[in-house]
Amino acid sequence: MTDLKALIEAVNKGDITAATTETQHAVETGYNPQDILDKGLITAMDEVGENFSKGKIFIPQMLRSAKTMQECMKVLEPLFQEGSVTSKGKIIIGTVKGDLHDIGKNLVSMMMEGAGFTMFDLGVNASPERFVQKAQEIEPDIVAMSALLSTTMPSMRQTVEALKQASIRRKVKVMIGGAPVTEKYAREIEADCYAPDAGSAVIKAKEILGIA
Ligand code: B12
Repeated sequence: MTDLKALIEAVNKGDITAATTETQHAVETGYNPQDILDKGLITAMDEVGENFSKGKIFIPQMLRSAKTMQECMKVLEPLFQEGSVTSKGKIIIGTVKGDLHDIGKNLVSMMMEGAGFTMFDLGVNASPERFVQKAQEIEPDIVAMSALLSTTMPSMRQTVEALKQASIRRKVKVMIGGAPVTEKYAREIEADCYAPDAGSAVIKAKEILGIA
């Protein structure tokens, strides 16, 4: 089995062809898809973030790496979904207003779907009104929000408030996540739970719905 160095390097460079080939290669040589994701793709994106913070790369390069990661995820997606059967519940997920980061949100959505939940994805820049409107329409079990910017986290609180105003809050569980989000913040805004990554998001979702 080769290591994931070449994959990490390809994502860092934003080389889609090399990265998707390396992802496929890793699958074929017996890597667990979760390891390819955690030790390959996410490790690479952490390096990209660090390089961005240090001013070593700029937004176009960061975007290219993000796109590369998304293409690699397409290779992994069917492998995560192999176990899915009947629906465990309905989940609305979206990246909150003002925030355009969707890689982590998509990953959570993909893992939830793989675990048997039916997902309704609002995409990015989803306003509190949009969450409320969709919740009224489909009556979900969980409303899940993602934020990657500290400046957009307040929109999570506003969405919880909007759900209260619309008398929906008591009928749904609220789950939040994203790099700057914490357990403490979840308590502060009266969300039902926080999860630090896509894997634990699935575990927490089952827990709060009592189907663990
Ligand atoms: C890729 C990226 C971008 C891309 C986004 C492309 C896309 N389609 O998503 C682009 C180039 C567009 C971008 C733009 C910007 N970005 Co940016 N970006 C990143 C970067 C490098 C990676 C994010 C990522 O995808 N990580 C990989 C995924 C898998 O991880 P994740 O998102 O954290 O998700 C995991 C968990 O958090 C959790 N999770 C996520 N969502 C949810 C939801 C729920 C319900 C649950 C339970 C769990 C959960 O599970 C996920 C999977 O395990 C980060 C740095 C970093 N390392 O985080 C900066 C970063 C997030 N960006 C940052 C900034 C500042 C910006 C800009 C403001 C830059 C600018 N000056 O214009 C803009 C803002 C645009 C906007 N309005 O949103 C800062 C944020 C600082 C802060 N705390 O506020 C970071 C941290 C970079 C840095 N070090 O400065 N960015």
